[in-house]
Amino acid sequence: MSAITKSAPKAPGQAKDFMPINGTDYIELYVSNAKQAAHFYKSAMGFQSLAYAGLETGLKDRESYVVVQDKIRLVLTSPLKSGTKIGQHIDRHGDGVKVVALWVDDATYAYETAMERGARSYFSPQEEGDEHGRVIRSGIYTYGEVVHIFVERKNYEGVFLPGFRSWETHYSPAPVGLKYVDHMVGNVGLGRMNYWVDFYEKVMGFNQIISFDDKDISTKYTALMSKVMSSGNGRIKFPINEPAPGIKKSQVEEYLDFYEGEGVQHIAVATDDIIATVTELRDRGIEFLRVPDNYYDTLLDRVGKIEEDIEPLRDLGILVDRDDEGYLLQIFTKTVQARPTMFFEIIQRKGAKSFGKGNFKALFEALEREQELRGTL
Ligand code: TYF
Ligand code: FE
Repeated sequence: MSAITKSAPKAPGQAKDFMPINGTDYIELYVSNAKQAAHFYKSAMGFQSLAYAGLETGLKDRESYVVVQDKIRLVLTSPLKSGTKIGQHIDRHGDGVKVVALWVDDATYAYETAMERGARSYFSPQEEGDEHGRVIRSGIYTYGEVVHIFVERKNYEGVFLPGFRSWETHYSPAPVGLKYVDHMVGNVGLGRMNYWVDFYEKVMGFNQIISFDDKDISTKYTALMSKVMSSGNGRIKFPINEPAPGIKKSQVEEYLDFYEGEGVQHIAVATDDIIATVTELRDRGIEFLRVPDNYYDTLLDRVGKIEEDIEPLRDLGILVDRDDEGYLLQIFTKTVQARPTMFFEIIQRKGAKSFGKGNFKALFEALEREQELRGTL
C-alpha cells in the first residue's frame, strides 16, 4: 500500500486550530557532559554559543549550554551531582532528548487546553522573569519520558530564558547552513503508534498527514510502521514509528532496547544548500549512512530532472525522492552518542512535502548494515 494523505490542510472556515504553535522553541538534551556536547555541536555541526546557566548563575545541581543555528536552539544539560532526575534519565536512556519545547502565544491557554483534553502534567504554568522581561512556560508529557514545554516569550527580549546569561566565547566555528527543525521522529513501543497518533489529534489538535504501513517500510529482514502528525499550521511535524514484525530485529526495536524505552529517534534539520551543508559536516567529521553506489545509476529514471548534478550527490551519499509537489534531498547521520539511538537527518525540500518514501528501502538496508556491525540485527 502506498502513502495516503489522510487530511488535507484545513480550508478557511473549517474547524479552528485550537492549539496554534508558532514553531519549535528549543530542544533540550540530557547528556552526561554538556560542556563537551556543546563543543561537538559547535565544532562539528556549526552551532553558535548562545547562553549558559550553571554554578556561575547560581544553579547548584545542573548546568546547561545553549547553542543556536538560525532558528534551531539546542539546550545541553548535565547534572552536577549524583541522585538528580537528570542523572536518573541519563542512567536509564543515555544521552537523549528530554524536552521538545513549542513556541506559543499563550502558554497558560495551551496547557489548560491540553489538560482538559487529557494530557498528563509535567508542570503547570510558571512565570520566570529578569531585567529583559518575562516568560511563561508550562509542560505536558508525551511518549516515554519526553515532554513538551509550551514557551510564551512575547514579553521577553533576553538571549534565551530568564536564569541564563549570554555565553561569551572566543571560539565560534562557522555555521554549516542548518536553518530550522523540519520534523522530529518518535519511536514508540509495539502496538503504541495509534495511541500516540490519537494523543496528538485529541490533545494537541494535530492532523495525520501521512501513513506508512509495514509494506511501505520493509526490507527482506525488518519492518516498521509510521504515521506523520502535523500541527494545524504545518509548522510542527512529528512522525511516530512503531516496530512491525520481521525476520530480524528492526531498527525501532534496537532503539527501544538501547534507549530502554520510547524516545526521539531523529531530528531532521533543514538546509537550503544540502551539498554545501553536507560537504562541510563531512569535513568536520560527521559520519553519514551510505546507500550502495548503484542507487545513483537509476536515480534520474526514478525522480526525473533535478537541479543538482548527480556527481556531488553520489560523492556525499545524498538521497533524492519526488512526490506530486516537487522533490527533496535528504541524508542521515550515523547515531551521535554512545548508544545506537538518536541521529540527525539533513533535508532540503524543493517543493516536496513528503518524507522520502522512495528512499526507505535503500535507507533501511543501510541501517541494517550498521546493525549487523553492532551485532544487533
Ligand atoms: O522521518 C521520516 O519519516 C524519514 C524516514 O527509522 C525515516 O526520515 C523513517 C524511519 C526511520 C528513519 C528514517
Ligand atoms: Fe525523517
